[in-house]
Amino acid sequence: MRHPFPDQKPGTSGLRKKVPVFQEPGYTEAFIQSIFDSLEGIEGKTLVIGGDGRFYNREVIQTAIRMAAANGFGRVLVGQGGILSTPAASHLIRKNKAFGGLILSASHNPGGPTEDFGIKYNISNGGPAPEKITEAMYARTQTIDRYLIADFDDVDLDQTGVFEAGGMAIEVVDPVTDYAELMETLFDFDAIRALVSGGFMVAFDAMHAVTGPYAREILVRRLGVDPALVFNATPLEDFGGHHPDPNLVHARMLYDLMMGPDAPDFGAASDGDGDRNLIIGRNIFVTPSDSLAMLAANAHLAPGYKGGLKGIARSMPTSGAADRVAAKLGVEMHETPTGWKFFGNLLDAGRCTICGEESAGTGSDHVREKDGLWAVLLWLNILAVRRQSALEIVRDHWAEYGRTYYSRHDYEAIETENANRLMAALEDSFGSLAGRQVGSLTVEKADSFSYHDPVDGSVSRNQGLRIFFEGGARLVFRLSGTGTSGATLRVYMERHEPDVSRHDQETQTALAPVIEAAETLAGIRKHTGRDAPTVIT
Ligand code: VG1
Ligand code: CO
Repeated sequence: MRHPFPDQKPGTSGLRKKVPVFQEPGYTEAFIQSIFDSLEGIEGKTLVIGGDGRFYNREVIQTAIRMAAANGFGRVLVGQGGILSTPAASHLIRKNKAFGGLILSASHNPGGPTEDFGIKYNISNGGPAPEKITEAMYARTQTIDRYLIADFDDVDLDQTGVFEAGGMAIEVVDPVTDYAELMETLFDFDAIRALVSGGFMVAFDAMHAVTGPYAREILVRRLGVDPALVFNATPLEDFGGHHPDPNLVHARMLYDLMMGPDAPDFGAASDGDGDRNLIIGRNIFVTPSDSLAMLAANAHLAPGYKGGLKGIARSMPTSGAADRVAAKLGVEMHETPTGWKFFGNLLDAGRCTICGEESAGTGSDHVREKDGLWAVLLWLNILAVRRQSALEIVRDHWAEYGRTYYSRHDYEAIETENANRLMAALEDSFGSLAGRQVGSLTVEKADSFSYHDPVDGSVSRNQGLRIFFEGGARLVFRLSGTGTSGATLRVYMERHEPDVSRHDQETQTALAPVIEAAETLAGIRKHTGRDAPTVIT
């Protein structure tokens, strides 16, 4: 390696680049070495390695194993076939008291020779490295001039067992078993099995990504779900050419099925690395922000949470629906920046039990990542206990707490300069915004979100621009930290509606004044040249 690579700055969730970038000689090695160089005391310790099975996964796993040996790790645990869902990797780290783990994934981004790849480091609590550590890694990438790698043959990743190479133990483990056992401790599998055998039909779309084997073992084999309703369950290196992103655009097939005349009772999907979830009941799409609130309100119905919740946490752009549940339960509510790494401290300190993000991520203190199948199983457990349809549960929730209309508009692959200009101009306007009338709305206040971590006192600034309107509507603007080409502008809109007689509006219609205010205040068309968002969720 002759020189450092200037662009190895981890984003919202690790380093994500196009595959050809990771294939540049020394690129992958430089980043992995920078991770190892930023850690202290790895000698003889255990490292977990696994990925979502996308193109280039196997090659990087072999490299990571050889580098772990040369850097002095005593043992690596690798998922069979190189596969570990992100939540399963988190669990393996915790269960084996590993020093940490390397998770190879670009999550919901497409895979293939010219598509995306990613590397993320998780610490010993099983969660993504906090900012202090990712900043140290990035600093190291700027000066690094060598990497350490042992010289031995490729490990047979398809065979479980214990091997030895380069003075290090290499354990290839079944990626599903430990995770499935953890799920059995949290949920009433008997009750879910009884629900399913009573004719309750469950559909699951694994999107040709990592959750296929998990769904087959847990949903089909252990819970009796009809295998014909588990779609795309074989992980493919290119996810069948699709985006493994469980939203209304990329999981359209599931959505159409759930809205159609022969809809199963309950439908769900997960993303590339298995940490996201999409929940759709028969004839009812549950927004992720609502799902978080509903899971929190009903979690006590599952054995793992029968003692109640210590608190709830949500990322800032996630709707306030969960806040209303926390208030009712009388537990702490936390608002963090986007990205799961900010939940780790709160979970470790026992300040919250359930966390979630508007981007289809929900999870709890059972691991330190969001967990797609966990959310599906908690929903099923709740449905099995309440013996109501998903639609009835949603309607009851809205009747009790009011409905929070919520939507996110993404403008993908816009010019980075234009995106930065839009954000800067918007923030500049904040000084004179309070009191301004925008259509039927009046601005109450506007700010740039900063997070003060109540556990370690660290401060994270510039985490998104927020505009609050009188009456409670809210607009949030931020730029994505997971993309690999240009910039993605995310605009988040919400409005709370307490009146039950107004709970039947179409979301975009219900949010029309807020959507219009976004254009008026930020000049999205002018800055991006786009007439419409690329993706609406
Ligand atoms: C997006 C989501 C964020 C999520 C992150 C990683 O980040 O908005 O909520 O934590 O992806 O999810 P951004 O910076 O692009 O908005 V995953 O499932 O891609 O690991
Ligand atoms: Co993901």
